[in-house]
Amino acid sequence: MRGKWWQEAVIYEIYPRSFYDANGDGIGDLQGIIQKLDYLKDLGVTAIWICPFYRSPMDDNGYDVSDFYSVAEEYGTMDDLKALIAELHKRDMKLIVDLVLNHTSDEHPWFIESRKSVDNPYRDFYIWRKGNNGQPPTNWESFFGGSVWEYDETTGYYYMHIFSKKMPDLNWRNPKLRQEMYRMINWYLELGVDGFRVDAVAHLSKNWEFPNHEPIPGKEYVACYHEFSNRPEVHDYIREMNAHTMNRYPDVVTIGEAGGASLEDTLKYCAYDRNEFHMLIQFDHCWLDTDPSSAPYVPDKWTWKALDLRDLKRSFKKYQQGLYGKVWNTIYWSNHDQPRILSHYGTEGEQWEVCGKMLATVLYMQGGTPIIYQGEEIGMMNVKFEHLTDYRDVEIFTLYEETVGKGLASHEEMMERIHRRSRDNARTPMQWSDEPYAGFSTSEPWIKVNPNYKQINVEEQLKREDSLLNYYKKLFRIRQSTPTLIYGDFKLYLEHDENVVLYTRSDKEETYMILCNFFDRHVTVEIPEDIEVQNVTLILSNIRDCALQRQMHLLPYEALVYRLNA
Ligand code: TEU
Ligand code: CA
Repeated sequence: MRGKWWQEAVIYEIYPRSFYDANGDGIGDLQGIIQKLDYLKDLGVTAIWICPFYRSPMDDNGYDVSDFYSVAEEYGTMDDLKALIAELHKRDMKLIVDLVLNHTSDEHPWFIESRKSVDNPYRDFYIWRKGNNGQPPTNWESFFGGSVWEYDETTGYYYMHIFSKKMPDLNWRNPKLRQEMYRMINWYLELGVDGFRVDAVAHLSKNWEFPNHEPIPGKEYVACYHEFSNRPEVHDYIREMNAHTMNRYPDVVTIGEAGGASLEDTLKYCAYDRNEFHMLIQFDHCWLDTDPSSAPYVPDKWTWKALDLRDLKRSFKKYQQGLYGKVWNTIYWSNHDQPRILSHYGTEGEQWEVCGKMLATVLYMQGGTPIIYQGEEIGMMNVKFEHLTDYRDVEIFTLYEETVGKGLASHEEMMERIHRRSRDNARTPMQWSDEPYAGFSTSEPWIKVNPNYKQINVEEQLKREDSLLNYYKKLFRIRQSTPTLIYGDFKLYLEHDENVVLYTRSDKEETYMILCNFFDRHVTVEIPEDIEVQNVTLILSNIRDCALQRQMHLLPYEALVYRLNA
């Protein structure tokens, strides 16, 4: 398959709360996005995905929806959303909205009804179970830590929530619920959106046998995500949904977010002949540096060890080769749920900018549609707030309660985990300039600005020719004008090398070679014999012009892209 707009797109993810505040109340908004569209266009972005803007008590910053049909007051109005669509389309850009199907807020009218009585018409919109001898129905752990069950006094039942307790899970076995969701999706399709990023879609189906799991010493609940992830019925739901909604809109793109999806799952969700999603956001490459055994009392992502580059290359290869010709891929480093990529797999040190360019090159020369996250293009980094009270993410507070609160870890230990891994690292305000509040707002923002905004900001990088921002622009320009880089196949070399990433992209016409030194050290590499080193052209580099030779001496974080046989 070729030539679909989304295959040739550069998608930019916006976390509306933290992007740009147009009315000076300290919270980003839809008008703020409109004001920055020319900036995005200039960067080479062709579509934006905005995280939820729906009415919400904001327990999880909008992923807890209380009314799907209105815009949260702090973000604007439905007219602002229509204006955003019009302004995007005027610039030949597209809008992808976030579709939250797995849960609602506990303040959604359906849930308010549902909890009233066991025979309420909305009771079966959610998942209610009786307790187990004074204990929750199962000992399953929620993604945010703690139990997936919350006791509700009104009827004496527990409801299920795989995220926060203010986000009850919907019961997708109920056809009435499904019909309500299709109605909502069709409403947005008619409004003129160009696509959906389907939140947490892997979790729509649960194991209704509700088995308990063997307890882990020192822990109250067991992380058994397979009980509610990527189960077979999810695919039936997606196909039925498409039949009632998207199928009538052949140009609308759907991108599923499927945590824990394997390569086989990805093929099921997205194979060209299966009519489910066009692309998948999977997590295989995101958490290759965890060490769960070092702290069994926290979910895996809160632990760490040094990254072994060979694991990352294996993951690249698995998806690049495994999906080629069968599924269109997405390529991304970060999003609003991940630590900042420079802090995670790169460096915050002196070489941050060269490293940022290398990270961009390693990834965005691969096949699939790039999804870049706001601030990545200027090298925004993790933040280390000193006080717990400076944090905002509900996940942090549940985690803290389940660890420090239960005497399993010290305050200092958990602060370090939060500094390295929390989602708020990605949610500090976008750094537009060195003015107060980084030019994000004229008043105190809802979450503090990263203190490094004086050095790292858009205004400074727009002015400086060799900035990371200008490198991203150049990279996207090259990618967008080179079909081989969009559609070509991927071949990984030097799989066992611990320092460099070397791959080619080719089709009948051309071959490109990408060579990156991933770390802060000098390395020497032998280019494999089947790559011709004569007659090549350097098309992109992050440090210097450097001719291709059989033996290459690379500088720390050096990145080079050549067109071969040119
Ligand atoms: O995240 C979902 C998510 O990360 C899990 O579904 C994932 O499968 C799990 O962590 C396994 O790694 C989305 C949003 O991106 C996030 O911001 C929300 O908090 C969450 O859904 C709930 O809506
Ligand atoms: Ca605002």
